Amino acid sequence: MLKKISAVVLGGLMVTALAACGGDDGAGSGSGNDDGKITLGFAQVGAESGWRTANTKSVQDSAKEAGIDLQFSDAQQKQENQIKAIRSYITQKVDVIAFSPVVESGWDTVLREAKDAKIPVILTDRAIDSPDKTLYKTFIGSDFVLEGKKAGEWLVTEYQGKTEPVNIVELQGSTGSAPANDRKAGFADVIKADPKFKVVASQTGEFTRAKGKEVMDAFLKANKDIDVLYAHNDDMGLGAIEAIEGAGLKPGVDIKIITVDAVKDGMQALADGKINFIVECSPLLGPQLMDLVKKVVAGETVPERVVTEETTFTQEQAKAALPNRQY
Ligand code: GZL
Repeated sequence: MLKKISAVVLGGLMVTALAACGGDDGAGSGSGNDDGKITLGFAQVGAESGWRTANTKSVQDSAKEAGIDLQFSDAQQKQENQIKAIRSYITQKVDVIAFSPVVESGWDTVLREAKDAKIPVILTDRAIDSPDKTLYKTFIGSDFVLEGKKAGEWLVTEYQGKTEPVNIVELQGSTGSAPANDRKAGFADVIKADPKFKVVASQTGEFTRAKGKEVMDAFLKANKDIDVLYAHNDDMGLGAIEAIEGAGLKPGVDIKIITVDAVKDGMQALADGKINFIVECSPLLGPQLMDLVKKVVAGETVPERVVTEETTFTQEQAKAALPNRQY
């Protein structure tokens, strides 16, 4: 919906007609399309993983399905690019802004600019650490602490009754991101109950396969007896599998592997026995996001937090689920 300013000059007389059809509090002054469609500005993190690719597809397909005009940007995992994109959406006077914050901090200034411009903001996928809840309408995404706990609980069960030390290496997600911070915290919170579990190395693999392989190579050189790898996403786990095989070891057997996401490539490695357990993190946020966009533009109240439903997979469950995986 657009607020359209048109200047009409009649015989030297200049009349400015202002036709406004904005949201509830004038939210969203629109971005110039006259067909009354909602314009959504979406600032995506990047294209770092299979999960992100699936998430982008879900947002783009759902916007088309919902008849929402999508302005989309890819920040290549850089916060300054996301901030630039959000500022450009403010200038364009879109109706709503949605984004997945690449890191938790540093958003208050630009979100205050959006608020001053009366453009509502929706957080998707990742949260921010600002105490000012008025800077965004809602946050739709997974509970990453719970995902870390699920990973830890599988490990506790797997090593039930054993007493010898269990040496764990951890490939963290992007430094400062909510999934990296929370998946690390949830996992640590569960394994701290049993002193046999020891995280002997923990470093970011930036959520990518290449970096996951590189860091796992270094872990293998520095630590002789690694029992378990906990990777914050499938892509880093898949990169680590290359490093483990390159070191002449059997992934899933010599080194047990737990990952998060459950994208198709990860599920295939799980079914093949190279990964032992995957905690699902659904990227298919598009349909719910578009529903929230429409509600926000219509001035309806929306819940402060929308948690996405997800499960976990063992090797057997992966074999059964693979044929129907959407991503
Ligand atoms: C989680 C998402 C993470 C995925 C990674 O919701 O932010 O970012 O787990 C992706 O695969 O790169």
